[in-house]
Amino acid sequence: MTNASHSGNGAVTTDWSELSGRVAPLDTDAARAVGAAVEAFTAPVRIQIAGRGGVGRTTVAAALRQGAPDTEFVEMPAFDVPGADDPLLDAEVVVYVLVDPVRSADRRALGRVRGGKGGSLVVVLNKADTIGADDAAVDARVADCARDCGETVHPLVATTGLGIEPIATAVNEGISRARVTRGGTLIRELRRQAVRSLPARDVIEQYVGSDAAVTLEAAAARGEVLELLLQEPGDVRSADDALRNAQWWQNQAQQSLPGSRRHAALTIHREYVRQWARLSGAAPPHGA
Ligand SMILES: Nc1nc2c(ncn2[C@@H]2O[C@H](COP(=O)(O)OP(=O)(O)O)[C@@H](O)[C@H]2O)c(=O)[nH]1
Ligand SMILES: [Mg+2]
Repeated sequence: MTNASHSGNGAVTTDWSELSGRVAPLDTDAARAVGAAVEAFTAPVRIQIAGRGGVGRTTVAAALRQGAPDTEFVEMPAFDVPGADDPLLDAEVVVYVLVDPVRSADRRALGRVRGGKGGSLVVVLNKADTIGADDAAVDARVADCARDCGETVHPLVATTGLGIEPIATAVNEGISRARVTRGGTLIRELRRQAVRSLPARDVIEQYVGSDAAVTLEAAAARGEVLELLLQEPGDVRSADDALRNAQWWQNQAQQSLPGSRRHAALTIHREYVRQWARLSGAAPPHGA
């Protein structure tokens, strides 16, 4: 087995960084591909801070940077600069900074992010202190901007930090989503390399079969069956709970037509079988 380790019901980890070193003597091409996949998985999540010039990108980036380790905040060149191309917003998390009123350049930028790779978008209405005398005036402008952009809009005074918490929360949710997506991508790529490389197959499959890999795959699968998550039986505290959830997901898979939804349900089922095995001290059933 690999050095995959587990701690009861909770966190399971694997040292992914050593995998490409183990593959290297077996298949250099596979080692390169595995190394790149692991690097993409472990790299800091990139967050772009974008908007027109002077809206407060630098100030917003400074305010957000404080509470987010393992991330890279990038202030993008200003939108809507005459003679310059608008920057490409392609990060896993995009924070778009507006000031009142919304301009057509802002609408254009937001439309492009929505049509892009499907990362998370957080829209900030900065300089809320310049909007009006009272909270009601700010609330009314926030509602107008939200209608105009078709997005949730978070008011902020970046210079004082007033309003930063919900924005930091939304950014952190985007970071978590990015990590979940990356986990699914990593395991898919490792499976691909295991299929392609006969000499490295056994080593890669040990990792793909580890509890940590099963956990990453299940987390990504959850994003494909969101409506089922609401119906899923409760939290897992005991082996019996894990078994109950495993059976529930197996039923969902049996009731689904073959396809991505059924595959997702089986992937989640598999993770609960592993949890059950850890909690009960049993060896996991072969192939699960
Ligand atoms: N009144 C007010 N001024 C702000 C706020 N945020 C930024 N500023 C000011 O707006 C100006 C431009 O900010 P900056 O962060 O450099 O904008 P950038 O060009 O988008 O990077 C600076 O003078 C900031 O101090 C805010 O929330 N309220
Ligand atoms: Mg700046």
